Amino acid sequence: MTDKERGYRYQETHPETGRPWPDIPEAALALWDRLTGYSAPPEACLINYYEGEARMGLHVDSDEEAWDAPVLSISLGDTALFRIGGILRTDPTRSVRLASGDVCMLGGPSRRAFHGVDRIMPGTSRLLPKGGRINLTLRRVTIPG
Ligand SMILES: O=C(O)CCC(=O)C(=O)O
Repeated sequence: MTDKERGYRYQETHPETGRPWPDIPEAALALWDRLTGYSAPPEACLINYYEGEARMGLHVDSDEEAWDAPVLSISLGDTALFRIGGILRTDPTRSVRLASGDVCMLGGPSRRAFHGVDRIMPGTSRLLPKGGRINLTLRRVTIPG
């Protein structure tokens, strides 16, 4: 979760209800197993919803201890213009369209690559009744013991 006071962090429970987060859906866990080949399951499934002009600036996912684990994301709904560069913010970037059902894995050297979402392309999917895009991002946070 993230907030103004303490920034981005992983926590076991919902900050408002105090309840544990729901289980990660089986289908997402199965994809993780099949595609990452990582020795342990993901511990977080972040859900981002993009509507209208929503975007995500270039960043590196760096709040996890398990740097060797890939980050796997699943795109649902409208197509995103996804941008990926190198390990320096100033490295050249290129953009890739992520359509509904596409899965994007940042593993190996790309695990430390700057990436972000430039924009969503409205009307490119009928999956979500009100349009927009949902991205599920699976991450291993702790080093498997
Ligand atoms: O929405 C996406 O495809 C990217 C999400 C992302 O970069 C993140 O959650 O850190």
